Amino acid sequence: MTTAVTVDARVLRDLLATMWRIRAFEEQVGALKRADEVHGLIHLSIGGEGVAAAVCRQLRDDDAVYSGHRAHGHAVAKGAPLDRTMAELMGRDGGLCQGMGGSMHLVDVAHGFLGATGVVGGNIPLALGSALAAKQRGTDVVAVVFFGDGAVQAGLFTESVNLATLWRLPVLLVCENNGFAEFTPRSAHTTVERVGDVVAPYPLPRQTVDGNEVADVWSAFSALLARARAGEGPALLECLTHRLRGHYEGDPDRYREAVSTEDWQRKDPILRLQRAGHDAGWLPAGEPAELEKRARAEVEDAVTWARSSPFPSAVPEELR
Ligand SMILES: Cc1ncc(C[n+]2csc(CCOP(=O)(O)OP(=O)(O)O)c2C)c(N)n1
Ligand SMILES: [Mg+2]
Repeated sequence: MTTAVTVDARVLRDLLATMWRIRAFEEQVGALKRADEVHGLIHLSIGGEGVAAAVCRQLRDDDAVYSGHRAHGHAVAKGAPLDRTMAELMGRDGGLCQGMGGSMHLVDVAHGFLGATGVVGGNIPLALGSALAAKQRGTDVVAVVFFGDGAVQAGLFTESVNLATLWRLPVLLVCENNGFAEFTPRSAHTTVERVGDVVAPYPLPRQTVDGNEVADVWSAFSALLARARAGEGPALLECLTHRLRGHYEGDPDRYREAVSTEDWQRKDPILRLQRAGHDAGWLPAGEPAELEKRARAEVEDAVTWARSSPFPSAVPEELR
């Protein structure tokens, strides 16, 4: 299904550019991890860029976004600068957290990216806190939290849904359901396939969309966001995604079937939007290559900047 024509072409262009920035950034992060220039455990979201772009590009700097362990795309889409984000992953002083946080502790307060976490589901209650603060201050600020399907089996998910609905908090729960928690398929850790069904008893709108179809994510989130801003309470958006890479960089990935090239070409949210743009006439033939080139050049500049930044002084000599 494609509904790309129902979303303004200017918006779709912006989403395509954002997805390219995330893709180029993460491909480079993977390469730098293999070269031992990026440190720590790295989880890439390649294949899931559509969700990050479609959600975060509708938000303001004063809206709070929380993420989990697969957070680079959410940070970049919310406005975190590529150079300081890359520097953080490379453990440099110029990084968003002076190089002391790394991939799973990315935070960019200036752009309302309130953070990654290595604790699965751990940021869901924190997002409720931001939403409660926004409500008590009488603002129309919202909080958004991204989490995976694995986090839904944690008790704090249900506790959070309960409180969010009870207090009608302006919080948007965005689940990226890629069908796996680490190396375990969803069918091996729950009997409820759709995360939307898990929240069925609670009075909140819930919608499941194809996360590879960026226009669908944009449209669905847009409606839920408008409700939350108007004080009508929380919502859940479940986006069905496919992670192209293993759970972490270096994962031998032996627990699942490799996706065929043809299947990936069909699923890839970037290629899908480009095909839709071409068919609908809003994307000139040379533009995808231009967007990709621009994104890769920006990432190269970010790496150059990060390499020129010193390691923080607290890092022991032997780790430098
Ligand atoms: C509280 C907690 N329990 C377990 C882990 C180990 N762990 C790391 S990632 C992960 C799976 C998460 O799956 P999901 O939420 O679906 O996210 P995905 O990796 O699929 O994006 C687990 C269990 C953890 N980091 N934190
Ligand atoms: Mg998952």
